[in-house]
Amino acid sequence: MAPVSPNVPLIVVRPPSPRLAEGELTHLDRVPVDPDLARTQWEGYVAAFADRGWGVVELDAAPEHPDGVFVEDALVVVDRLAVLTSPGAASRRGELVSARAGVDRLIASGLDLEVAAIEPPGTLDGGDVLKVGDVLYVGRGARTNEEGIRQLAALVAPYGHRVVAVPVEKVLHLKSGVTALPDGTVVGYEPLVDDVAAFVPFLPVPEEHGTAVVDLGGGAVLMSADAPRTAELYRSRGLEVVTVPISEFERLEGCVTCLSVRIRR
Ligand code: CIR
Repeated sequence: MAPVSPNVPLIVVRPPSPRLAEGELTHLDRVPVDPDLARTQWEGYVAAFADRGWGVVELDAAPEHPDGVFVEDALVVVDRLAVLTSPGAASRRGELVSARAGVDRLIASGLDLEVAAIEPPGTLDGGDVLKVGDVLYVGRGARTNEEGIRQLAALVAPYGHRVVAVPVEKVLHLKSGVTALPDGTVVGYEPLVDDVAAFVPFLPVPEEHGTAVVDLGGGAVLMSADAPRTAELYRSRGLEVVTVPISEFERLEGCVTCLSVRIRR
């Protein structure tokens, strides 16, 4: 890995496996997935960050892991702490090997990171971790258990972060139902949010695929192209909205957040 440029924000990503269509499904029925289109969409996703000055760090391809492109689930970075997770789906545990190798290479290339891990019987998927200021909302559900949440809370406490556990039953991960705008407003599609009252302030959005946003910096957010009314809602709040088509990943219960780990510096 080339030395990372100082002070630019980074995304850690992994190219999609040709076996993407075999990925785990919990709430959706299996439908055909086009691997070539997935690759094109992934490149567009990465370009949306690169175009705005983000550095791009690619993990080794892992063709044997259909869900490996959803890199956020195996690695959580909070401040200078990199946490290798403990994926709740057995099929995804092997993704940790290359996630760990990626973190080691980041450190070798000059990034100042402390490394920790969630240990079994704790389970935790990064898709269940939503950071809003100093609070980490962590979804307790199919992929993340009480013990995983307890371990994460202990790891982030020295960094000044407080964990708030919230239930997740209606969707795969917490961030399948809610994410946050740059000003800290939590946004979500209410039919998919288990406990709306847990989030203050909360802004309901009109489309399921509008719930996931990534803060690109400079007042811009990245979101799926499949939620035009929600994009308008965000624009009406003064945000610049960048949209990317990610249909092939949405078919596997993925969204814009899970396709990268963001490291802001
Ligand atoms: C899975 O079920 O694990 C994958 N098919 C989708 C993971 C999406 N990740 C995320 O929302 N953080």
